[in-house]
Amino acid sequence: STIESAKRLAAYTAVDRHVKPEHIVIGIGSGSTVPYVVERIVQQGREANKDRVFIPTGFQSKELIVSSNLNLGDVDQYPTIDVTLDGADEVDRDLNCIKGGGACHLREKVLAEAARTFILVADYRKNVEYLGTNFKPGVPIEVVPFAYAKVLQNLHHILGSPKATLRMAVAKAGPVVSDNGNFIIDAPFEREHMEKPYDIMARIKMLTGVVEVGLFCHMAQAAYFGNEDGSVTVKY
Ligand code: DER
Repeated sequence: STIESAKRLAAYTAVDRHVKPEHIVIGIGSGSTVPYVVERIVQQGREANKDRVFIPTGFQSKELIVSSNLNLGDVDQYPTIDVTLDGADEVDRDLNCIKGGGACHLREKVLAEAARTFILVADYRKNVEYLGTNFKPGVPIEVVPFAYAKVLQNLHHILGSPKATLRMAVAKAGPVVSDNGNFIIDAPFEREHMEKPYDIMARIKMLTGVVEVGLFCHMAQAAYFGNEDGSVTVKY
């Protein structure tokens, strides 16, 4: 499909530019675009990959590394990462992004912060002027189960997200449970809030019980978007 080829185009371009022979420790994100990142890295060949270690951002990411026969590393052993490549739900003009559509944003943010270079790859739907343009579920927030109801109250009545909801599972009764054993709240905000993502991220993060917020502000060095016409847009 056009969207799949756009994802592949973004991923291939990013890998060709940012995964160099001297890069040994590589962070692998989560979602449906990152498999194309791994596909392109595998194409660099066994020789290029034999001394590399690949750090996952969750169960799906780990399975992708293992099934691609790449060396699996642990962030405990490699707390500094050469380059992390990851997808995003949306990326605004200042490279701030919404992440967490796949409920993986806690480990993703750890590996983004641990990386010397953090690169985003996405299809054209994610390339927006301000956050919330296309991605409507809102800001993903990982919370400890003990605190979810209290955090929902805070979002509804204090932080200006009256429509915030606990993310319910589809193929399981009850809420989605993250790789860390926590719940996810999706909190939509008005444009005025989403145009200052750092401010709203900081306010959400201060709520007791919040583990991590799916707003990555001033973290990425570049974002690659595959377009419908087969071109690539790069934001720096
Ligand atoms: O959950 C995440 O942050 C993932 O990176 C996800 O948002 C990326 O989505 P994708 O399937 O469109 O690549």
